Amino acid sequence: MRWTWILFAIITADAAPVNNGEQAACKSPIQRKAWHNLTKEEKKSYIDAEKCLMSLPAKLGLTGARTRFDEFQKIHVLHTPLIHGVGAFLPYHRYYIQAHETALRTECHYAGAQPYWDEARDAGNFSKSILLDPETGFGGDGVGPNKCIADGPFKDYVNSIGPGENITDHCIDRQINDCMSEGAAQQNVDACMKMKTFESAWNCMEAMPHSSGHSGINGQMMNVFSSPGDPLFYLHHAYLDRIWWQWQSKNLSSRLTEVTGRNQGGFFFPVSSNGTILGPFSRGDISGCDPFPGFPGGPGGPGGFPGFPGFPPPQNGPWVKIDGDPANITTLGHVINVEGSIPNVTIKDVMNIQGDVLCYEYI
Ligand SMILES: [Cu+2]
Repeated sequence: MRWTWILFAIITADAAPVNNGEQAACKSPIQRKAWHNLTKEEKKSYIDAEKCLMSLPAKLGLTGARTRFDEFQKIHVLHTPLIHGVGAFLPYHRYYIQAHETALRTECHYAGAQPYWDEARDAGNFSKSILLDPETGFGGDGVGPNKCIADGPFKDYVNSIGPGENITDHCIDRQINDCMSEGAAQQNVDACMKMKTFESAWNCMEAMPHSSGHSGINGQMMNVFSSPGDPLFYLHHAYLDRIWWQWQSKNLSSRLTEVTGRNQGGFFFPVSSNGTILGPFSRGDISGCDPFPGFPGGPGGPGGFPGFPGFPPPQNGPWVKIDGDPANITTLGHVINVEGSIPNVTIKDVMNIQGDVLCYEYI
């Protein structure tokens, strides 16, 4: 299976017209819309498609995954150490969201595009977000000792992947933290928009608003490995992808090719080992928030960061060799692997959301 995809990728790479600034292949981009702006019917069709993914049997042979939904979560788990705190963070997650959207459309008869969560609208108030509506959205906060979500369409889903790298049956859990969600404030997005280089913009975005989407929902969403076990993950990362695209769009002539950063050696969320927010990213009003209320153990406690041997990766090597990159620096040749869900591509292929590989727009 995987070889078929690799072969496919090689063939299409050879056959694809060279894009020297000519018209890209993308003629009719599909429209990724804010959840807040979807009709009731559009919301239902997205939720139904996600539930369909949860009902389809796994097919990629990834250990522990029972359903197609689990498989997407497992792909993230497998790649976590090389896709966070690194130059490929934004490109990898862009293509990963694409893989999920493709599965909804090709395997679950979903006619729409991946919606995004306009989190700035709900900053400081995630618990009241319409995304958490039990009828039209993703259900609300977790309850009880395990903080399982108690209503909405996903309350009975038994997830086999996570927490962290574990394979255990468990519910989708949340522990909404409105204080941490203040980091989603528009001012933090605006601050990233002002950044002049890819490296500064990516670091800004990964710190905030990225981390506030995770810590504002908390529970499964706060786990750097297994966070895609909460269906909100995909709307959160589509939102982040939109922010990157907005930043790119301010100067497309250079930002369609601008990527750099380390392949390894970063950290993932701006939270120190004792659970406090690290200095440079403490914008907004979250400096007084407790990121792990009820968990005095901090990031190592349940619902927080799992203890994982050998992670974060070494600061001084030896580095894992990434296909397409000559050293520990992220380049346009860097290969993005989503475990055969869709063909491997390079970062160059995903720099343009309306190019030869991707074809969507944010409205
Ligand atoms: Cu991630």
